[in-house]
Amino acid sequence: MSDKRPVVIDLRFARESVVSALHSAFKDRPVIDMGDPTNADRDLSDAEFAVVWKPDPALFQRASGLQAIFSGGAGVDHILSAYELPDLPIVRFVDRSLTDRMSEWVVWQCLHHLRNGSAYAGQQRDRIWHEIADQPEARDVTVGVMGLGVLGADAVRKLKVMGFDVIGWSRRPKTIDGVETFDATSLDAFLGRADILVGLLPLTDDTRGIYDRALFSKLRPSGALGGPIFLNAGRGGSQKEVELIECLTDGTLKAASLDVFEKEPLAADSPLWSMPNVIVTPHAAAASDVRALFRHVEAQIARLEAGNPMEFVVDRTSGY
Ligand code: NDP
Ligand code: OXD
Repeated sequence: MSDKRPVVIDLRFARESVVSALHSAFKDRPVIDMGDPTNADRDLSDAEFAVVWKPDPALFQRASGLQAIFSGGAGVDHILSAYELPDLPIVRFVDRSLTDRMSEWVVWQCLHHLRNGSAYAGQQRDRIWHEIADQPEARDVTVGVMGLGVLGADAVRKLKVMGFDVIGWSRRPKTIDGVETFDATSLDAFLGRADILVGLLPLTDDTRGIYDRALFSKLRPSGALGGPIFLNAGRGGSQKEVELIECLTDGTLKAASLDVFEKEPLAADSPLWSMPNVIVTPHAAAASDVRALFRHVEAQIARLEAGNPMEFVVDRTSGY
């Protein structure tokens, strides 16, 4: 019997993937799986660690002896903005597979818009054989990535490999080989250069509602794609959806690809579902691989137990 204190798991993910990943995780300590109804009223005061995604709001009061909280995803707004949190380290999820998946989504959507994906899909449906003239190359298009953290930095690298001209924006100044970067003080200069704007920002007090009409109006109107395009896979709370829809209707924006929404799931009556210039994916750009998540948590706990600092600890002041 292990003398270690339990880890409590409250992950509102697909249940089967959590159950299956738990078979091979946390072999050296007890696990309290809150997805198991028999644990509903269990005393959680002995739990030492919590791994959570949109957990029960009462969890942090019930688990009063925690040493650290692990987010089931890269983003931590799901707990920072929603709960009175104890003053504990919060560790976010950083993982190769999650990063690769996000870059796949970003590159996929940029190529979709570059290569007239929606127009050709429509032509195929109508059996129309017509080559769209004046196809620009990736090098003719500037992609501006907002957020140059783990995900943004990987995305810009892969967009460069595809040939796009890539620029990036982050809160603090950054140096990335072959990519012109802008910091928080030079947002307008950054926007004025971007033909495709990619949102990979965390949701914080500073980024809530940042994607609004005023911002979209500053994107380059005259680029090779015939109008600015907006991609968002960061957080929906960063976009003002009413203004986004207006901009997509009046031509301020030519098109958009959206993985995240102000309210999820996206309401069945949202106009975004049926706008011909909008691609909707259901917050599926980069799902967490639960096995990898548990390996990451085990690795961070091992660091803590060996007296080393944990990695990927969130800065509670900046909110990410
Ligand atoms: P990081 O914390 O590694 O990077 C965040 C980046 O955003 C940093 O470059 C940071 O700047 C920048 N940033 C934060 N606040 C501001 C601001 N006010 N002004 C300018 N730049 C700012 O996060 P990740 O790259 O790992 O993840 C980004 C987000 O992607 C997550 O928080 C999550 O919301 C979302 N996500 C979405 C998924 C999906 O499936 N749709 C999957 C996974 C994540 P600086 O470098 O100066 O600190
Ligand atoms: C995350 C997400 O933050 O999936 O990891 O949104």
